[in-house]
Amino acid sequence: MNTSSRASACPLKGGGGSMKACTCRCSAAAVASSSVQIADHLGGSNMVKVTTVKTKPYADQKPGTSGLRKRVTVFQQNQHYAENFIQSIISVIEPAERQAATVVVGGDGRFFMKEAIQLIVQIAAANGIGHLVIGQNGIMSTPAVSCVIRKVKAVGGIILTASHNPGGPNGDFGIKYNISSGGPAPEGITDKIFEISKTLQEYQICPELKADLAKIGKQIFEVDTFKPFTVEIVDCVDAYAEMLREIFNFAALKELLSGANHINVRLDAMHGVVGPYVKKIVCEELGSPSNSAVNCVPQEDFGGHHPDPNLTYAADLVNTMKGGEYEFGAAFDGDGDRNMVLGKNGFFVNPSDSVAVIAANFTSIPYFQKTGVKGLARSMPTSGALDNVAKALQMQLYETPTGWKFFGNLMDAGKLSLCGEESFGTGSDHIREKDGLWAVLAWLSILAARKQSVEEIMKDHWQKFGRNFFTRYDYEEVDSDAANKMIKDLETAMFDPSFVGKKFSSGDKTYEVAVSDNFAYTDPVDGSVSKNQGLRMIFSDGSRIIFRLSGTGSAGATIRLYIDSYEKDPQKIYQDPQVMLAPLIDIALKVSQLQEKTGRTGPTVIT
Ligand code: VG1
Ligand code: CO
Repeated sequence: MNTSSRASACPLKGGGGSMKACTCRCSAAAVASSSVQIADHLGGSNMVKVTTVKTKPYADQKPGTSGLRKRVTVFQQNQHYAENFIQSIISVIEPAERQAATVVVGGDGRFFMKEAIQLIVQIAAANGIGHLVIGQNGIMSTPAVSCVIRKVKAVGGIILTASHNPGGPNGDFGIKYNISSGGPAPEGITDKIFEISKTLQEYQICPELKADLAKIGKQIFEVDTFKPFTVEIVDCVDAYAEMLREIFNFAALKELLSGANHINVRLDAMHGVVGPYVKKIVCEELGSPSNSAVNCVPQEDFGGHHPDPNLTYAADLVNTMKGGEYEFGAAFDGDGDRNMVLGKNGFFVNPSDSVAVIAANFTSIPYFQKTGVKGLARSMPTSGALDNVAKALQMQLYETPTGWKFFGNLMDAGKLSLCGEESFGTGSDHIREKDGLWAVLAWLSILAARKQSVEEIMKDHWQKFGRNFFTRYDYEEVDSDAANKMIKDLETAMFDPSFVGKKFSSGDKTYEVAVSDNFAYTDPVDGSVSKNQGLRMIFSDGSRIIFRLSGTGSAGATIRLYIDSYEKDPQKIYQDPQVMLAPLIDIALKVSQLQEKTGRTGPTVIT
């Protein structure tokens, strides 16, 4: 071994005993293959100590629909709160696999993210994990983490995000674990994490270990006697952009966005993580003018706003679009997995329709031309618009509970290519998360192929398939006891044998209950059963009223009411959904007594 030539290439050689890491770009793969090389390379004095810290377990670290979400203050003020949860996650990785394992780490840039990443680095090292891949400055969108997990064949990933929930010192923080497929951990694993967290007595940590999150390249540490531990900082966009180039026709998109007859687009990153992706891919590579993308610098508090792409919280974009200057508009959530699509003059594309349109136009996307569409899926509360396309194209349609984790098994089994949720989530089996920018490029591909406006494409779709009118009412931060009681009472009423067959009227409409249940799902791949996924009243004409409690809130309870009703009369399909659905909304509120039982006279957000 030639230690002297290494010495001249390595800035740390002779750098003093306090240095903990080599930050040169030496190849970790080469280094890791020989134990002696590392010790020499680092001067033999870079041992970081593992400390065992006594802790007390918390009873409330149950991951919800998408990870553990709590107020920042809960993570900050409760002793070892974050450490306990991180240790519980790492404990589900088999000890024998850890040294060879890579774990991907990234977050949406929110307040407390950097502290949490340093804790992950210290706890991962102390638990014998071999390799972390982290986005530069900790930044990496949720879809990009999924992409990188798959690309580097990691055992999993830890995502620091509370998605669309507000950030900042008084906002929310979240920690989420994804598995080797790149998808959110299924319930079997989140249950295990929760079980561990409830009895945790101690955790392992290397308190002196600090990674430089800003510097691209590998940092190699030696943990205790000898365990090479590599922290690799990567550009957060590169791998993800490379993947998108394979999925879409970038030449056609470039022509659409910057050719002679280009359209004008307006993309709002809402100060979330997707900013750097939009800048690099849509502006720099596809040639859209730099001022077509706004709020592209991730901020710890998302500029004081909710990074939630809906008509309420993305009102700035909606108003700008109403001006008529732009043909296409889109907004993204904090961690970049959700999207809202708007057409000229603010024409709103409901997310349940969005996935249906992409399905009906799948041939506009080269990826689907290559792979074909193996099947379609939607979450239970999502409207039946996708079902109509599945039927027409003779494709299999799956109905899953709320949350992206339920799509993963179907994708891994080759049964599912394209899916969506009513909550502004759209995606495909290119990764195992919903993907905001992917959805936008999918829509732009359709615009490029059809040479029509968003509104024309949507109206044409309704003409052909009929329209599922859909709305969601959210009642946020309702008193938990009141919300639970309302749901319990409603379930009792709905489970009464006389409920099926009951008729409810409002205005000139009457609906007869055909099915009344609490949605349960049996995974067609592994047979696992998920119960209590939402109360459903399905009427004889197929219209649906659904109630469920959110699993992503951080304070109180959020009640979600979903209404879906199909209309095929071409005279009626352009009506306002709120007008069309008024009788069903009225019935839902009467049957549930939501207002009386929660004291809420109106929803916080209407979609
Ligand atoms: C919500 C949405 C659900 C989505 C989940 C995570 O869950 O309804 O469709 O998958 O958020 O999305 P809930 O339990 O609050 O209804 V994200 O972008 O917040 O990770
Ligand atoms: Co999100």
